[in-house]
Amino acid sequence: MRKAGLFLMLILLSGCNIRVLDPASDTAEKLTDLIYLSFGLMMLVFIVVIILFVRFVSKYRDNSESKPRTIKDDKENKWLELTWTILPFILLAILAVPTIKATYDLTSSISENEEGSSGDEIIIDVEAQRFNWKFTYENGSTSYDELVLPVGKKVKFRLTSKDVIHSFWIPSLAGKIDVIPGKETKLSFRPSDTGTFQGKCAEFCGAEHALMRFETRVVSNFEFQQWLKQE
Ligand SMILES: [Cu+2]
Repeated sequence: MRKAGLFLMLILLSGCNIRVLDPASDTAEKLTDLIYLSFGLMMLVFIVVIILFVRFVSKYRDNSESKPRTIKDDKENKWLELTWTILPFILLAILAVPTIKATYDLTSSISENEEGSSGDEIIIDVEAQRFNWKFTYENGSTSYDELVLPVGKKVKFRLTSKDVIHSFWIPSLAGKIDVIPGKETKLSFRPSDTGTFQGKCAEFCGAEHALMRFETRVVSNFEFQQWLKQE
């Protein structure tokens, strides 16, 4: 009880404004669908197991008047054994096919036409350093801890770190990606909604790691161009 209270307190104290299941990009949408699918399958298995558990416990309950029962284990039930052998395969296949497909889609959308951006996409260089984020746009303008993106356009990030390993994470827009010194990692997504989304470093990187946050503003293309000029 005490532990549950402590856990609840931690959640409340964390002032959590990170929204994971509130997708605002094509990539986040795919990831959210996967989360719901796996959660749905898990609940299905959980409910079936609980129903069988309650049924067996009540059916084979040892009431004091009856003689002690011994379980005979000499009968085979071929169909039952086949069912519980094949069923996990089916469940795993339902989970695996969309997961592999989504993984493939996301990876190929990052690696396609590497060099130069077309009118439909922009490239942003991200440099992580304890404890801030530097964003460099194609026209050379830079910003710190503030990322501004045009809605509807594909954004490609090239990420690297100046010191230790960080992790770039905007829960509403994409999954986490490691940011590694001396190496470039890539991430891409297409924001579908305007708004302000919290981003943060998701890899413990030092004393002020918790403060290594940034704000992502997804705005109209016009506003984006205006902002670029100002920077
Ligand atoms: Cu960090």
